[in-house]
Amino acid sequence: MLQVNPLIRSLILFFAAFWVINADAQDAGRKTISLNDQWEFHKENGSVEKVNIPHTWNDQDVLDDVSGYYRGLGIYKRKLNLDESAKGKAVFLVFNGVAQEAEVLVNGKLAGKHIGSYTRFIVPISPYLNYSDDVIEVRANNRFNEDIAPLTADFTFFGGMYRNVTLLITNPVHFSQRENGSSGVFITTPQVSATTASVQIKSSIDKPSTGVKKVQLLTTVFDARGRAVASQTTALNLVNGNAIYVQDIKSIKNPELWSPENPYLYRVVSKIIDVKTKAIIDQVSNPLGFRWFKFDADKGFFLNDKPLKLIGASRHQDYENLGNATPDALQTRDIELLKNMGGNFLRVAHYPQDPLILEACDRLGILASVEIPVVNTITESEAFTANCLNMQTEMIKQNFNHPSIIIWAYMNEVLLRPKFSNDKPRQQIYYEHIRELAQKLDDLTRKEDPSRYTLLVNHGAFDVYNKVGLTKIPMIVGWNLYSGWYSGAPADFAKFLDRHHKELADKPMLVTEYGADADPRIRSFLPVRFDKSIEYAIQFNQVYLNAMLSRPFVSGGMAWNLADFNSETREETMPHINNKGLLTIGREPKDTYFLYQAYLASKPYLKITSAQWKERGGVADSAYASCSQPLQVATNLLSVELFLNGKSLGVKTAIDHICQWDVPFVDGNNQIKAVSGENSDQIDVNFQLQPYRFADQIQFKNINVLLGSKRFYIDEKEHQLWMPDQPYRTGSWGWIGGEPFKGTNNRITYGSDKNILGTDNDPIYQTQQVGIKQFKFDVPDGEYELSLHFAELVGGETKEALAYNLDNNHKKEVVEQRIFDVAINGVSFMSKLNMAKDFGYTTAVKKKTTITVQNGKGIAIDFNAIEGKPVLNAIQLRKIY
Ligand code: GCB
Repeated sequence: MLQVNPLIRSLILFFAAFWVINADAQDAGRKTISLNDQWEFHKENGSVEKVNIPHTWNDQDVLDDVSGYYRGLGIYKRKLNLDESAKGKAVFLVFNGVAQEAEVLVNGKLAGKHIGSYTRFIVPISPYLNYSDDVIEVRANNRFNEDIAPLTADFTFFGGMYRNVTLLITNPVHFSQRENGSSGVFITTPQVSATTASVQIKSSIDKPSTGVKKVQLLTTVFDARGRAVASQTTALNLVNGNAIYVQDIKSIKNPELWSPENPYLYRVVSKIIDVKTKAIIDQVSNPLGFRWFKFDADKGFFLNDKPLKLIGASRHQDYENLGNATPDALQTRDIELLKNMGGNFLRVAHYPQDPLILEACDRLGILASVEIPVVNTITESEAFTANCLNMQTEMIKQNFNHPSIIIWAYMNEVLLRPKFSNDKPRQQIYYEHIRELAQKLDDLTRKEDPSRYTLLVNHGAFDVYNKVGLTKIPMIVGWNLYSGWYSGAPADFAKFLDRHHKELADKPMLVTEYGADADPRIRSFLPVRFDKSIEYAIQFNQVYLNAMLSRPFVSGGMAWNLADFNSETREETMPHINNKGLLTIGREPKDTYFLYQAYLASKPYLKITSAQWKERGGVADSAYASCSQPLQVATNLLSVELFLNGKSLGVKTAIDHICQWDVPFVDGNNQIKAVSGENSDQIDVNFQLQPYRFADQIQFKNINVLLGSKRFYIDEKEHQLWMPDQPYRTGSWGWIGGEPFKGTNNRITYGSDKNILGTDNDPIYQTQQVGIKQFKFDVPDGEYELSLHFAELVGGETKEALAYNLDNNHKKEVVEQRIFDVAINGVSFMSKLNMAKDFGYTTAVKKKTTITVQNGKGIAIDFNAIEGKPVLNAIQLRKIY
């Protein structure tokens, strides 16, 4: 039998299924149709699969425990069946985003190339078409390329054709497709007030053939109800090539202004009309909003002459389990979530995002800044500079008409880890190159769009950015400030703001980032920096919001980040994820999101902030049958009354939008109700009460304890609650001897911040009691299941600490051998345990056994050192019967 290569066979089968695209215009001279389906994909040397767009080849390989992901070539192929009607038309492929280098081949011939993951490009393909069985091939590559930004950053550089792909068919005369991926129409409002506005429209038109063509350019402004409020017709004699035509629509009376409360959108419809036949040759639409704005170094931001504090968040474009191949509806939903939070600003960081994002901002009344991905470092090459300038041009032209945009930005923390730190003279040259690049980008931006502001974003090294000159170049200085997280205390934040106001008195400022990691699975009643608890993040955000809201000169602040996002180089409690989101990576609100609602809502707002923490547990306060734990309510009301199972726990006054009670939880269900006037919120908490002494009335079922830890950990998959430890108390349980693991070599962490291999429950293993002698449970006689959890936290692969982690030094860890015996009730359980040798460093080890407890002896686990100090990371005990 004839052997057909499986790749070829699948291609034959797949190509056979295609239908023919007719080029007749839908209505207005042009036709667009999505080409998101029916692609064949394979990695270089990989097997072929069918995929739909959006697609990334990294969605799965970032889910594993190991660091790194495929960065290389991926090849997409698809058939295109255009019929005869497409002949004589102009045919284009529109790519909204391919990461990060792309080559587009049509029938094996190179039709176009593009550099950069985050901007649209349009490839004219008519010259390469056969008009039957045409084959499109897109060769995408996300390899490291030192000439393309970003070079390094705290996010994952997913590869692939991850945004919509469209086929565009126009007449030979059309609004230009050569204007850097834009619509070819550029709208400004040179004059706008509440009583009158003018609109200027620049239309770029392509005409490929020779000879003169007489057309009319008809531009109409429609209001939101579809009524034409102004129009202008210009007679044009088009000659061969491209030209730009300017139309001025003067005095639109009493324009309805665009603002966050009333995001009123007009629409500008541009038509090229054939003078002879009256046929519409081409047509495009663009949004239009009437608004004016100003940043003032002393008084902050003004929209339509009214002061407006810009509060919002930054956003990354990836999503849980999908990488950057996020479907349209989920992209738009992010902006709805920002709006519902009470935000009025989006920092589109660190790169331009899907066109849907700014469309949603226009519609919902969210102001925005957009930036190109020059993050952390630059390459001092002409190619790098040229690519940056090109990205900036594409970004500006593609997004020019969005009323939501008020700022173009171009650099983020470029002095964070400067190159050449061992060669100061060379470093000065590097700084000079950064300054030059910033100046070029700023000049280009002001030239391309004098109607908006420019922004350069720095980390908190005030003096360094000043010295290099980066605070002088942009119109607004952005600061990413993490006092109380990576360094210092939260209170230092306000000092920094005041310093800017004093020393850069003429420069408007934005707090472009601030945030603390909050793992939604971690809670603490003794929150501290780096513990990743929701509670620490709440305190942190209160301090920051108070400082910004009380200082008029601070134009605004953007929380980092709207949602958790993929960052492959990160380890910590949720490896490969940055947990600073107000939403989880699957867009579940964290309690910090509710805090923002409380600060920003205009209507009465009341929310029990531990709404997601419905499975709680704790040790009874004494022999009593309850355990007191704090519970918080976020509100914008003055005071709130709390009820537990119908009984009032009193009225509390809100401090910084939070009321807190000590709630005496009982075993089982606890109905909690918060009430203020007409407003209320209610949750049911299922509480597992642990006996104060095992001999008490409360029946012991099971307990999960984290050693060396003050945090609670909610294992969402197995529905287990892990509790902080306690020192041993007679009649109860706890550790004897040792102290909590404190990190190594002055690295300021909570427990260890290393990725623990072999588990998704990293927090169970990241803390431990070092030098432990014994752990005891004074349980009554019976059958029990005991599990001991270990991980060697010292040693293993020493990775460079995160660039953002300013407090971390990079000294190598001192690794000592650790060997110990474990015995249970005097009987050897594990002898000569050497975790590093037997299991590997930072690897989860769980050892389970059953025990018969008799003669009232309870359970005593002994740890005997042979070399180094014994450790225990976590322990579980379950009563079988
Ligand atoms: C920053 C960076 C951002 C990081 C963030 C963090 O300053 O601009 O890309 O993700 O800090 O979480 O460390």
